[in-house]
Amino acid sequence: MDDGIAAVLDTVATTAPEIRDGLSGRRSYGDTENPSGERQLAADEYADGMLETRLLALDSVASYASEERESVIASDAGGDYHIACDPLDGSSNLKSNNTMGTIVGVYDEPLPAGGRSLVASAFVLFGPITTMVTAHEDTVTEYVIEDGDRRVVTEDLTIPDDPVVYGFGGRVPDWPDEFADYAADIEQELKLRYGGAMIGDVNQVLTYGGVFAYPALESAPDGKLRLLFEGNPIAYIVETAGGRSSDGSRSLLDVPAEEIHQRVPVHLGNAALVDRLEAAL
Ligand code: FDP
Repeated sequence: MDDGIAAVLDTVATTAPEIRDGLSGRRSYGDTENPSGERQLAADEYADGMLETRLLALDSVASYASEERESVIASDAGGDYHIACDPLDGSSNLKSNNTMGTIVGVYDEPLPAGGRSLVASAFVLFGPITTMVTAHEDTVTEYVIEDGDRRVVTEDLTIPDDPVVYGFGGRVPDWPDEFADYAADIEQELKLRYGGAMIGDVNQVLTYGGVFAYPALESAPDGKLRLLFEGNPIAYIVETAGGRSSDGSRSLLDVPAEEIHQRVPVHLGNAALVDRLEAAL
């Protein structure tokens, strides 16, 4: 692996335990909103600040963008890679003490950039244990982060062939009819697993097989999730693991990136289930 990419992934892994340790005292909302208009927790700003400082300190990192800040921060030193980060995905789960995590996309083009410019991506999951999943050069690897170490637990992770679970976000009455019809079929076949943090719900799909979606809504035709910070990095992992991603008609990785905080409908999982979704929409 290129040393610059390895340094980014190592930095995310070594920062994760410190982010986790800092969560318990940062469960309350402050007075600020992120650029998408969502209230920020003290923990969101804490994780963002730590990742910004550490990633921008790497020689290989040219810029850092995050869901928690308006614009891209350039490194003084230059570098080959541009980082898009969701420091705490699913942070509203902190109040109820449920799963959440960190997502990082490593792009080789200045941001905003489309998903085909990703050269690696990763997420950390703060569950009962801390795990990290990385995708790079056609391989998805799962690690456990423990006692300051990152230990491989699954060498070449692929989505299981027989799907078991599904999780769909958004209020059901807000779903467009075509998506509601698709969901009604899927409900007959799979078990519902929805925890309210994309990263946790996608990890269920990677573990058991199935489909995750935060679809277009009647009230929000672009859905809720952000293309650069959430959709693309996770699509890169799911596609590298043998699955598919879609905005409803094409891979998320083919959606043109026009602005940093742009939203996109997200559908991910076993290829056959995403094919069916596209046929239904
Ligand atoms: P959160 O608002 O807690 O940060 O993008 C944010 C996200 O969580 C995703 O992680 C999650 O899938 C989704 O929003 C949850 O939204 P709902 O509360 O509408 O289910």
